[in-house]
Amino acid sequence: MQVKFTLIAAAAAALFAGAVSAQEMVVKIGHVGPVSGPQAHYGKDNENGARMAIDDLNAKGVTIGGKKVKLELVAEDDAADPKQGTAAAQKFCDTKVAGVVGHLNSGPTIAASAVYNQCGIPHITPSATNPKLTQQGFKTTFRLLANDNALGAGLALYAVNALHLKRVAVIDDRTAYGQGVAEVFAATAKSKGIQIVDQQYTNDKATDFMAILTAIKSKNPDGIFFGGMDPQGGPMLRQMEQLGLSNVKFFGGDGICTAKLAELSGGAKTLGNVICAEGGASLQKMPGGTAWKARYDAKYPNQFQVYSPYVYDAVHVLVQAMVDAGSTDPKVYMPKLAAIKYKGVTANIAFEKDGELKDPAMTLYQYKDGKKVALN
Ligand code: ABU
Repeated sequence: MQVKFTLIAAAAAALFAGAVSAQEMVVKIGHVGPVSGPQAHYGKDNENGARMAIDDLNAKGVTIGGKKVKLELVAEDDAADPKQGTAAAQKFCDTKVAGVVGHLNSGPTIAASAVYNQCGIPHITPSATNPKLTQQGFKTTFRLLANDNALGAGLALYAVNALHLKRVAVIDDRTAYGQGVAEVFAATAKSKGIQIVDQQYTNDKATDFMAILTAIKSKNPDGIFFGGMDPQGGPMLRQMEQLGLSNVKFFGGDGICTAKLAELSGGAKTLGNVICAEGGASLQKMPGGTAWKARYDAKYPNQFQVYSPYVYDAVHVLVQAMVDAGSTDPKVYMPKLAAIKYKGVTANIAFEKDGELKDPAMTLYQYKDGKKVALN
C-alpha cells in the first residue's frame, strides 16, 4: 500500500513538473559571426559571450509578460563573408528568432542589416564598426561600441600629437571595415600634416605581404597604418621585421587589437611598435569588466579576444527590452530597445536615434612583453 502511494505521489510530482516546464516560454536569440575560417577565434569568443549571457539569464530566471522564459541560443556561422551573412540573417528571419546579436564584421553586418530591416527583427552588433551601418535609416540596427570615425581619427591624432610622425603608409584589406577605417585614418592624418607616402592593398585571406612591404620600405615611412584583422596583421608584423622595418610604428583599429595578435606575430619585436584602438573602455575601466573577465576566463580558458563583453551586454540589452515591453514580439519591444537604459558590463548603455551607442569610450593600446596594455 505504502509503495503504491509513493508511486502515485512520484507520478503526480513528475506531471506537475512537466506542467510547469510546459508553461515556460522558449525565446530564441540569434548569434552570428565567423566561427570558421581565419577569423574563427573572434567568432568563437563572441559566441562564448552570448552563451555566457544566456546561461546567466536562465540561471537568474527571466519573466516576460508574466511568463517564465527559457532563453535559447541559435548560433550561426557567416565565415566573415557578406553573402553568408545575408543567408544567416534570412535563416533567423525564417525561424523567427526574437532578436539577433551580430554580425561580427562590418561587410556581413551591413549586408544583413537590410534583411533584418525587411523582416523586422532587431540586431545589435558588438563589433562591426563601419559608420555606414547606422546611416541607412534602419530602426532595427544597433551598435554597442564606437565606430571607425572615432577609431581612425583617434589613431591619426595620436600619430601626430604624441608620436610626431611625418610619413605614414596605409594598407587595407579591401573589406568594408579595413577600407573604411583606413580612409578615416588617412584623411585625418593628412589634415594634420602627415604625408601619406604610399597606399597599398591586400585582402582578408592573404598571408604574404613581402611585395607591398618592400614597396612601402622604399618610401621610408615612420609609420604604417593597417586596416584589417589579426590573421593579416600578425604575419605583416613578422614580415616587417624580416625586411628591417623594425623601427616603424604600426597602427590599426580594433580588428588587430586582439590577444591573438601577439601569437600571430610569432615573437616579432615589431609587436612592440603596435598602437591599436578599440571602441570602448579597457576591461579595467569598464563598470563590470574585471569581475566579468575572471568569470569568462574560468568558463572559456584562453579564448578571450576582444568583443565578448559587448556580446554579453547585447544579449542582456535585448532581453531587458523584452522584459520592459512584456513581449518578445520585435514590433512591441523595439521601442523599448531604442529607449533602453541599461547598466552593462561594458558601459551604461543607451542608444542614439540612429542606433549608435551614446557617448562611447575609445581606448588606445600597445603591446608590452607580448601583452596588450591600455595607453589611456
Ligand atoms: N571592427 C573591426 C572588426 C569587425 C568589423 O568591423 O569588420
